[in-house]
Amino acid sequence: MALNKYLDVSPEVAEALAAGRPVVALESTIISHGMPYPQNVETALAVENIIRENGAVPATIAIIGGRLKAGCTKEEIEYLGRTGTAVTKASRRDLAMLCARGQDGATTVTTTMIIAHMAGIKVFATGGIGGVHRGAETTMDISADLEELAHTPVMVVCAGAKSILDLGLTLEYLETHGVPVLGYGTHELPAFYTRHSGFAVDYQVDSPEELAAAFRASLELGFDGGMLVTNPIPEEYSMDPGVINAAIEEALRQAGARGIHGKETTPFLLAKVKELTGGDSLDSNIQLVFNNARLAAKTAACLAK
Ligand code: PSU
Ligand code: MN
Repeated sequence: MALNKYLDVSPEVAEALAAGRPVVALESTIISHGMPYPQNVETALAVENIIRENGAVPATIAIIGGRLKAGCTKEEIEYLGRTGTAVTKASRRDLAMLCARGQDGATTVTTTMIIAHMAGIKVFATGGIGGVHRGAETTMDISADLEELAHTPVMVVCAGAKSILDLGLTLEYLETHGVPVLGYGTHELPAFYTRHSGFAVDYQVDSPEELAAAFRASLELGFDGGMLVTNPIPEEYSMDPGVINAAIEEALRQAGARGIHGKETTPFLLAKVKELTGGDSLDSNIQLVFNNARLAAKTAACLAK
């Protein structure tokens, strides 16, 4: 298969894909923008190990020197983590410019899906996705992640979405665009740091085999959209809803007061919530990503059978 001229698939990932072995994509915005150095690099490398331990090959995705990387080296992950927010947060609209200029980009859920699909990777593990922001009825701030889920056939395993977003409107948007939202072992949409949101998902699914069967059917139907798997944070790492919601309300207030908008909104809110909740939210964040990596690897393994 002729691959895109801007795409570099790492030798390990290329070999696995050619042999039909399971591969799991990972995003890099979580590394450069989502966590502080050096925990970001430690976490990214630990996630890769978890994926290997669960029978799949990890493919950390990023844009380096204008090349779309499906599979980063340890050195590239270290570079993305150390450079941090100086790496452009790259959404769909940024890809062509970064390729044309030979620049770096940290991939969001959107661009990780795009590059994973170009490489032939079907399963992607992350922490949280973007969605419809609170107040979107006036700001029109809706993450490009939702649009990508509607159009790109990759299964995204996440821990739901943070309630910095309007979770109800996020589900409405996904419904309109035909994106199935599956709850892993739950009928309720998890809210990232907590297991409960009060909103129902479309289907409860209880095993990696069942997840793989669902995505296989979507592909065999010829659907070009993705599927969203929402995997609740393990109970022992979940946060007190009162604490987390107070931090979210305060972060939203500060974003409003400072007139934060556009692509800065999500990183600003995430950083504020983190600052207001101290190290606790970082620990929870790391653990839920590990949990998603395990499920994604097992699902990719079933899908490869
Ligand atoms: N939400 C989180 N953690 C994250 C992100 C969102 O809880 O790390 C990141 C992801 O990379 C996601 C992106 O794809 O932010 C969405 O940004 P925006 O809302 O600007 O589309
Ligand atoms: Mn936005």
